[in-house]
Amino acid sequence: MFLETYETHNAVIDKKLKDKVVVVIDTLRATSVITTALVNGAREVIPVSEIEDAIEMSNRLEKGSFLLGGERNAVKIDGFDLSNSPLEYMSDVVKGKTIIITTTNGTRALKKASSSDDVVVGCLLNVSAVADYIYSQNKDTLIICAGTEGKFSIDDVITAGAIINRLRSKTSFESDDLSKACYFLYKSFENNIMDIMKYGYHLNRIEKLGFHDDIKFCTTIDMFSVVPKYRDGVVKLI
Ligand code: 3SL
Ligand code: MG
Repeated sequence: MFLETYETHNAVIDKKLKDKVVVVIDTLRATSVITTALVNGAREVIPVSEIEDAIEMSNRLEKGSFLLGGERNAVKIDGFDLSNSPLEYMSDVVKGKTIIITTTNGTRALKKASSSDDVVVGCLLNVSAVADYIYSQNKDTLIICAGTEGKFSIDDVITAGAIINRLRSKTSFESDDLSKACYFLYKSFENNIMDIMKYGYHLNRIEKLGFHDDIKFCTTIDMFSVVPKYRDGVVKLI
């Protein structure tokens, strides 16, 4: 097995995805939101890139069966039901609903991965479950960090390192330099990941916007033991 990590989705090309397990990470906050919504009983999550696509898709669904969620510039989109805070995706709100979600980086990273038929959603909330999944598949694997505005984001890279750390405890494998860098960075801070995450640009940006509780939630390791899978345009729990 060979493991490669991409610091953003921009450098990923379709032919790289063929026959691989692909893990898409946007810890702050899109993949944490998707995972939380599914754990809390959402029927499915449909990631889309553009606001217009989300609205157009919602027009094709039965009224009351869906919720529109996501963000632009980290805040709720006008006319949408939910923002991109995982704390809004509790069971009394999302149970049984289809969630159509569009975010700046995370849903675009997922769309980018969609030519693989084995795409899973990762975040700090489910690192051990994702590592177990990669191990069970025993295939070459690509970790795609969503990144922030086209750049490396510490929160995603620490999450990749946490997954790789757990995978290393199960099996040996070859990997590229960024996978090794993610692993060693995570290892240096595994006793308190906030000691490094607190320097992240995006974390500080959303902290200043008042999303402290979201950060606390999204940086909790292994809150859930689930693997959301993205197939045929829809994310569901395996
Ligand atoms: O970029 C994204 O996809 C979002 O998760 C970013 S934010 O944390 O909601 O601003
Ligand atoms: Mg992010």
